[in-house]
Amino acid sequence: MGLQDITLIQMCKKNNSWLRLAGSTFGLFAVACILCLAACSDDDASGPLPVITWNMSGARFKVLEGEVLSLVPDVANTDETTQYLWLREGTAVGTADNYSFCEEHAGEYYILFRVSNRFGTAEDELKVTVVERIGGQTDSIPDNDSVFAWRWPFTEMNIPVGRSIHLTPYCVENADGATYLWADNGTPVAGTMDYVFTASEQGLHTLTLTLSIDTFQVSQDILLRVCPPAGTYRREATARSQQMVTRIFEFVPAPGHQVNGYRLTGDAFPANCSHEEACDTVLQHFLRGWSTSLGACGGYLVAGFDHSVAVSGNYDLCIKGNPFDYQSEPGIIYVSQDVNGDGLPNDIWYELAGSEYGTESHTTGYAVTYYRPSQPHSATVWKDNKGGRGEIPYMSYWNPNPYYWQDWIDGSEKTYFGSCLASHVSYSGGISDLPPYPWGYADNLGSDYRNGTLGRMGYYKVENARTWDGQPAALEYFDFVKVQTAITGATPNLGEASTEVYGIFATE
Ligand SMILES: [Ca+2]
Ligand SMILES: [Ca+2]
Repeated sequence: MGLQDITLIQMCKKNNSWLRLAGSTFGLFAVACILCLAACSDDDASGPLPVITWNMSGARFKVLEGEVLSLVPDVANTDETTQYLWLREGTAVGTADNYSFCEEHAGEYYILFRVSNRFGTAEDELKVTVVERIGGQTDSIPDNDSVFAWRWPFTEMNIPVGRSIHLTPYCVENADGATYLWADNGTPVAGTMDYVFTASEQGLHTLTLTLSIDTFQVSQDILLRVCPPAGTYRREATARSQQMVTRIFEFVPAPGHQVNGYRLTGDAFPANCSHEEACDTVLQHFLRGWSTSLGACGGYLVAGFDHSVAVSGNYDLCIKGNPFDYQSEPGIIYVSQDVNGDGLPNDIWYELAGSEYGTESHTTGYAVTYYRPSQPHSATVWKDNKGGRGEIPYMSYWNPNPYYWQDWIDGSEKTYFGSCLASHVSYSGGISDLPPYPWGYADNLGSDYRNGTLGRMGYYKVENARTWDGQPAALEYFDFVKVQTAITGATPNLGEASTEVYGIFATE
């Protein structure tokens, strides 16, 4: 293309993006000239230009590698002279009124759509983000039926009068330029992404978060039940009360090389077992003093006592693990009170502060997602909401089960929410090193893992329970305990760091 040709185009250009035509093919040039001439020939006429509208906001298109994105804009004010042109990175790729985009490689791509009528030209540029396809991920990002997506750790919560709770969406997708609106029983209360709800009066509150971009909206309801003051449903210990937890309510391990059994003992859980059966199996393991692995970071179990355990200011809670000074796999401990009195752990949680709480090693608001492998005997890929990613290695030596994904965990992916600790896992010269944190974590050889009244295990002060804003929770008792693997990381000989729990006890 010669200088004269470029000049011709520049005479008609509406903005600098036309300059991109100078580097394009002759075919493109021909099409461009047609558009130019159509526009130039009516320079003296006036009338409505074409108007391009999208059924989604153009700056937020997102697809997986290899996924076809059909771009079908609505165009108003077309006429018999109307022509269409699609440019991808400056190269003409289509002249129809629609275009199918498909790209095998992750990255950001820019597509310019240009329309002319006899009065001139209109154009709109789109950014399409192509997301790497990992693990067994086959669905669109975000959910197929939604332009936006976020993940939410719960949709219902019981909270006693006098407490507050911090509400925020996790893993928000496709929300550039979004606005947020929180409403409490329909009344707007905040225009921020997160919201702190203060439970001042008993009753039901439906908190609705609405995310808006242009004319598109997505909403999420969270039902908060403000319950009587803490203590209303306290269950005093009796002579028959058990020291050990008497029920496992949830067992949701993250993938790991010991979560469904391992080479030494065979599968720990029956094939195709339900979540309820898995929980019962964990309790039976506790009764026998056997290990239960929580799998990789985020994996957890929730257990309950047959009475409310008093918080004394001393070491009220014991959790047995198998830590060594070279192999500590810390789990963060949370406690909860049954504030609605239904006997179930559907109530607000309090994290026990350990040595890392509030330091750079401690991350709150953490979410990590694991993707179910599509092939047996393969690693499990994970991504978190802090930009981290990695793999849980498949290790047939430890666990020949073809999948490290539990039968009772549905779906092609699973997200775990909570706090996490900085990973300190290292491997050098064939030796793995997982040093302990100073104190306050399960399966961690800190100063609090010692020989005590219940034997050698971790001893924890529940007076260290904190509210969401880091303040002492000042609990008088607790009913439920959650233990959650707190670190990521894996080594070639030990596999992923995963908290082990042999039993949970009250020291009363
Ligand atoms: Ca361990
Ligand atoms: Ca409850």
